[in-house]
Amino acid sequence: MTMTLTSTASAGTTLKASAAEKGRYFGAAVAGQKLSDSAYVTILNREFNSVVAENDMKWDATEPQQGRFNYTGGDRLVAHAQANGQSVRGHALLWYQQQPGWAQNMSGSALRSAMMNHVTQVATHFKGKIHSWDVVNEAFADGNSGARRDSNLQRTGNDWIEAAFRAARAADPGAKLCYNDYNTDGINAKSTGIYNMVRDFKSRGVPIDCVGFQSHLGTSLSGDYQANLQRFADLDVDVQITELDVMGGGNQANIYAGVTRACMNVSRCTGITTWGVRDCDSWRGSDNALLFECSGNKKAAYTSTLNALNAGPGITPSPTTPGPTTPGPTSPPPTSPSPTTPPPTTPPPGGCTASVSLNSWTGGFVASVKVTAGAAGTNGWNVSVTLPGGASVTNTWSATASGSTGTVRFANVNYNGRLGAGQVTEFGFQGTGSGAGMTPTCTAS
Ligand code: G2I
Repeated sequence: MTMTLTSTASAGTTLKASAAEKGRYFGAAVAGQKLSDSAYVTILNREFNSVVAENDMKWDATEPQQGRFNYTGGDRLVAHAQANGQSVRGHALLWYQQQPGWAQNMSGSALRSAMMNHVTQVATHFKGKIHSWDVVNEAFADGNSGARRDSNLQRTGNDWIEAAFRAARAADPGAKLCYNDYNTDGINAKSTGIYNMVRDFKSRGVPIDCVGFQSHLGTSLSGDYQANLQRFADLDVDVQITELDVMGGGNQANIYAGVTRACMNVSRCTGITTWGVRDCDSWRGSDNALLFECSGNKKAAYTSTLNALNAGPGITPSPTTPGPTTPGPTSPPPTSPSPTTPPPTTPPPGGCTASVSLNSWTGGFVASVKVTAGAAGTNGWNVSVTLPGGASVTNTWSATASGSTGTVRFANVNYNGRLGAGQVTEFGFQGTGSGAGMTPTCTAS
């Protein structure tokens, strides 16, 4: 989706109204038990049009025992949001912290299967109700390495992040899928490590739609905060400020305004979330890091944030153009060639061809299949794949599967059947067992 900056004079009087006038959302992290505090709920509903569970959708909360899911807190938040016109950010499917004890004690292929099952189950439960998921949270190391953080998740294999995104896409194709992290408040080794991962994912068709910048900030704001958001946006992902809170004191209002301005100036920055509502709701204790006093009074930082929202340019999300067959407004400007659009290659002579790339772990796999139209183009296509004995397909996206074991036939869906000569589209499926050695055959119609 491409968005253009537009200038609209406005003066919203609440955070959510001002953000909405500019095509964005303004959100807050919600602690479940606070939903029975009426002073809290009054501010939440008056000022915020997006919510995220501060803790209730984490792994320890949703799967306290392996295979036994508890959605009480998450469902309560979703119900609150639906009753009050708020969108929901899901946080977080996989994170090295707040794992249930049973997962902390697992490793290797057993953990990998448990991770993927967790992603699939939770995203399926909330399917259709989540605007954006933090699929993976905080997977990169602090400091100068730019490398992945060591964790039990990481030790299941470097491909765990892309496997998680693919499983999440399969479970809830309508949700935007985000990577979320902190200490990414400028161009630094950690944000560059993440940038390189996102660029790689986009170039290989791993389904990632957005990057969250937590923005737990101190007493200053990095001069390249906006430039950092922009370089991610230039990779063709949305960006959001996801957990904003700022050390209280003299510079707080300026920093809130600076973050808000930066988001407004980046057309792919679609929203801002503060990590709580009032100072005394914050995990940061006595930092007084949020926009409202405990009394509910608005702080100077509230006013500076509201003013920055009102002063900023708006965005007009362009209409979503389904399917890859319609080129056009999604092409980036010539100065930032998108790595997602490989140069057209010489089309095969007729019909179509298909190739598979696999992400496997013991007991399961995700297959991404690339379909390339021949010189005549296609009106539709079918790809047949013969699975190894014992393997079966459990989930398919961007295609319709007939059968689940043996020879499985995948047909195009309505938006990706018609391909021009040499044009490429992708679909995928998830399976149990081994996916090794599959050779796809493509037939065009
Ligand atoms: O640490 C700040 C945030 C950094 N990014 C990811 C966020 O998910 C994280 O949020 C914080 C929550 O604000 C805390 O409320 O994550 C912490 C760890 O999950 C949360 O703390 C936990 C405590 O560790 C638990 O002991 C406690 O039971 O809050 C729980 C509920 O109060």
